[in-house]
Amino acid sequence: MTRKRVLSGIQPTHDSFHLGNYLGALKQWVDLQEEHDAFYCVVDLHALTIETEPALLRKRILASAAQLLALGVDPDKCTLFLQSHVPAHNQLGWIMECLAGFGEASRMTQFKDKSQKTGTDRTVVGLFTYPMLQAADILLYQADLVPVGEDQRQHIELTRDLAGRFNSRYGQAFQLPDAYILKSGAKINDLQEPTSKMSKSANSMQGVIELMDTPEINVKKIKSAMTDTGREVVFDEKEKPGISNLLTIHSALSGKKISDIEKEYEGKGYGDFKAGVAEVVVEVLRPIRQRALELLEDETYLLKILTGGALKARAVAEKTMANAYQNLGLVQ
Ligand code: ATP
Ligand code: LTN
Repeated sequence: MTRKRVLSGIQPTHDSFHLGNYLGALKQWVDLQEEHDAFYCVVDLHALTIETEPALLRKRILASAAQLLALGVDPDKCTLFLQSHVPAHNQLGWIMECLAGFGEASRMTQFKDKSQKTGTDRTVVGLFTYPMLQAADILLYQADLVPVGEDQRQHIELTRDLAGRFNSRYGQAFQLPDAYILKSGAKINDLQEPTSKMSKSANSMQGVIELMDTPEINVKKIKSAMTDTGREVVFDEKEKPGISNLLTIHSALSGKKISDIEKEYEGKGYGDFKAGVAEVVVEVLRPIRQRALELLEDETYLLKILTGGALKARAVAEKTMANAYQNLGLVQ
């Protein structure tokens, strides 16, 4: 039986990934590579939608690859590569832009949110066409499953629509992908603002647990997490968003059921509970950070992995691309 194809991507827009990225997506990347044919990509071209000093961008791309390897993405089990190493992403991106409607693209909430924050005059066109490049990332590899957090569901729906439109208009060329979103880590919230998602571009990093932060800093952030009135550790997203978020984090990392964690802290206060959460978080993140720092010392090794990944990715992507061009009527 052939293994199902998986593809996902993450932007190298910051020095460190955060706990939301890890629980919402990256942990699933590691699990899925065991029994699927997985392609994982640092989407460096998407990151160009944010202006970044070149030396810093380079550093962040390598740091992203190092963190992925450190948290368990294994180049012997999957294909890890950089988006810019495979030119077919840009080629198919353009085709997707020619299929997508202007109104359809205007309805993407990630674009609406981000452009609203920046203001129309300072929003680049690449932010608007971002979902069509993302569709190309996915469709080039004929992916069946796309592991992402809840916030990406709309982009995967758009990808399905574009693939279906192409197939019915020009003949079968693309597999229709499904989003792979786990309930448990789908949305991790900011520790200081527990009703909004933990995000790399948050106003303050006080509520964001970063993989590359020291254990001391992360313990401090968890201990000063915003909690709710009352003192019982119970899951209630409406009345107790802070405690519920911490329970979600604990459960996703420790593998314990939320109801069991509630029992464990029955009769104890928020202080004890936060200390417990901090311990679980640090235990998982400490070795990841350590390994990533080691990998960053060896750029030659990182580049070797990425070059090998690009070769494998290119072979698959070019085949899809040639077929799509042919279906469109472009002279081959
Ligand atoms: P930004 O908010 O600045 O756009 P981000 O922190 O959302 O960035 P991305 O690179 O957009 O990071 O996301 C990488 C992956 O992590 C995506 O699959 C996304 O769905 C997931 N993800 C991001 N934040 C969270 C979160 N708070 N909870 C669960 N999953 C998340
Ligand atoms: N848009 C995604 C990152 C991303 C992606 C992809 C995810 C780019 N290309 C392909 C899955 C598959 C984000 O903002 N998290």
